Amino acid sequence: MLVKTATFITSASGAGGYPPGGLPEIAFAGRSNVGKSSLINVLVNRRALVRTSSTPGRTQLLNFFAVNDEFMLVDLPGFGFAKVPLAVKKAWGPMVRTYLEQRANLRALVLLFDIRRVPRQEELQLLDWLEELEIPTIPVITKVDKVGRSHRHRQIAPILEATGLPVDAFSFFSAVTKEGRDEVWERIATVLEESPAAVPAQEDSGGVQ
Ligand SMILES: Nc1nc2c(ncn2[C@@H]2O[C@H](COP(=O)(O)OP(=O)(O)OP(=O)(O)O)[C@@H](O)[C@H]2O)c(=O)[nH]1
Ligand SMILES: [Mg+2]
Repeated sequence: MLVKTATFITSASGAGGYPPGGLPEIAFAGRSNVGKSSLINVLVNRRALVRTSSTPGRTQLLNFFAVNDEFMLVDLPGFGFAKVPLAVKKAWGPMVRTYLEQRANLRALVLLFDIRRVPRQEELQLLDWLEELEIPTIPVITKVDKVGRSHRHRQIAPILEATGLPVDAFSFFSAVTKEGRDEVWERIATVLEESPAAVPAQEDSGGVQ
C-alpha cells in the first residue's frame, strides 16, 4: 500500500459524531495497551499520527483517519484496563457495538491480541459480535518482538485455544521491528478490493452517497 496522505478526521463517541460514511472503513480493536494506535502509525508510516501511550486507556473515543482520501482507518477505544473509571468501562460495550451495528461502510475489523496475554471475555465478545454481524475479521497477534521466534508457537497456544481460530488466521506483527506490516496491509487491501464501492444507499438514511 502506497500511503500518500494520512489525515486525522475526527473523534466521536456516538453515531451522531461519525463523519459521513462515504469511504470504506477498516476498524482496529483490542484491549487497552495492546498496540492499536501503534499499528496504525506503522501502517501509515507516521510516528505520531495516532497518539500512543504507555498509560493504557488513553483512547476512549473512536478516532477516524483518512488514507489517500480513499478509505478510513478507525481506532476504536480499548477495553479491560483496571484503572479506568467504571463509567468509562461501561461505555465501551455500547460504543463499540453501536459502531459495528450501524456503520454500513465498515469493511473489516482488525482485532489485536498481545502475544503475551490470554484473551479475555471482551476479545471473545468482540469475536462473537463480528460473527453475528458478519463483519470480516483480520486477527493480528502483536508485540511479537517480546517473544523469541522459537517460543512463538508455544506462546500463542492460549490465544488459539480461547478464540478457536487456526494459527493461519493470524498475522504476526511488531511495531518495533515492523514485522507483519506488509501482510496486514495486504489483508486490508484485499478486503477493500472485494468491496471498494462507497456505502450503498440506505433506506433509513436518506441515501448517503
Ligand atoms: N515492544 C512493543 N511495544 C509495543 C508494540 N506496539 C505497541 N507497543 C507499546 O505498547 C504501548 C501501548 O501502545 P498503544 O499503541 O498506545 O496501544 P493502544 O492499543 O492504542 O492503547 P489504548 O489507546 O490505551 O487502548 C506503548 O508503550 C507502545 O509503545 C510492539 O509491537 N512491540
Ligand atoms: Mg490507542
